[in-house]
Amino acid sequence: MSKKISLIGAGQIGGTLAHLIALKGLADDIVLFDLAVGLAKGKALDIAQSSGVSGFNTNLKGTNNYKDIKDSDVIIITAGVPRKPGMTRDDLLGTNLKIIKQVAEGIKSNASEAFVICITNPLDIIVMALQKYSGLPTQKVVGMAGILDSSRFKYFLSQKLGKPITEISSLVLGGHGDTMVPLPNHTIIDGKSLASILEEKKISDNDLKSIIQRTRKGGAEIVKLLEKGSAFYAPAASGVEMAESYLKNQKKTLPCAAYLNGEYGVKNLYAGVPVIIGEKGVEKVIELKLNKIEKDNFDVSIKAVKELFESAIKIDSSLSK
Ligand code: A3D
Repeated sequence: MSKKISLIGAGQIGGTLAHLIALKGLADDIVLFDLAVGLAKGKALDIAQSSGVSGFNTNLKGTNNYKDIKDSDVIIITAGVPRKPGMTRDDLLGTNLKIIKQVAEGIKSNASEAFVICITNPLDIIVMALQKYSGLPTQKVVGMAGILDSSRFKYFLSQKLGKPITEISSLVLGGHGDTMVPLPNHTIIDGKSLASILEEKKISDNDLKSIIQRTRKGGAEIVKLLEKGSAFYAPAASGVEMAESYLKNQKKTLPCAAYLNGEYGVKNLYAGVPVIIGEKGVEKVIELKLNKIEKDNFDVSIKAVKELFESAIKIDSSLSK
């Protein structure tokens, strides 16, 4: 059966998503939606013109009309403003909340059956607002952050240890902000636990601490280097992994911002946890055993997400319902 993916926001991440999805042959139809319609149409045409070289048969369309997202299987949202150097993700809240309300209405009226992946920051709050504004089921609305944060953590470890990143598995949980929680105790490198690698002194405690800090500040490091805009290649690749697991019913366990209904002791909040993504959307939240330090750090992160959601309610009281 033919598959359709719509991308709301055709900026840096939106364009990269479209290109990756076409190269991977994940969809028959890709719609790029943006208020800046020339940008959406231009990128759609540019990517379509690469199909003769890359050899894909995907229909690409740029639009600013929500009717064009009808019957989408997957929608990935990047509409919003990114950070400028010196800004935190939280500074984007007011502007991106207004944008996400419009996007939610467009999806509710035209593609309410879709699996919706949100990337717009501040991630945990925007995905929660998106679910509330759209009224879509919680298992069909999910945020991308943990895959990216985990990939950054794995990359820094691979560089330090001189091991291929493909031999490293790890997880980063919690909110997508400076309080995110990389999990050294759930990290396996070349079949060995990170704890045993620490014992063998192949990496020092201080090295690990600075890798954790660099992971937490991974987005800001790129914002500073680029001077304009924020990371887009790795965020797009991460969003595609989620879409693929849903469309192909791969049932991969992936760290994502998912709705928690008592799991990890958290109720009625979106935050980063491992989830199984399959044809029903978020099919299960996996509850990992966290040690005391991990649990304490996770709780600090949840507190930060809750506080920011309180700020969102001050901006729009309808979010308290
Ligand atoms: P950018 O290149 O500016 O693209 C955003 C696009 O959204 C622009 O083309 C805008 O025209 C468009 N837009 C604005 N308002 C609307 C609207 N109402 N309807 C439709 N389109 C609209 O940004 P980007 O692609 O670099 O980043 C997009 C978002 O992702 C930002 O909020 C970033 O902070 C966020 N981001 C999140 C992560 C995570 O890991 C969660 C990583 C990197 C970036």
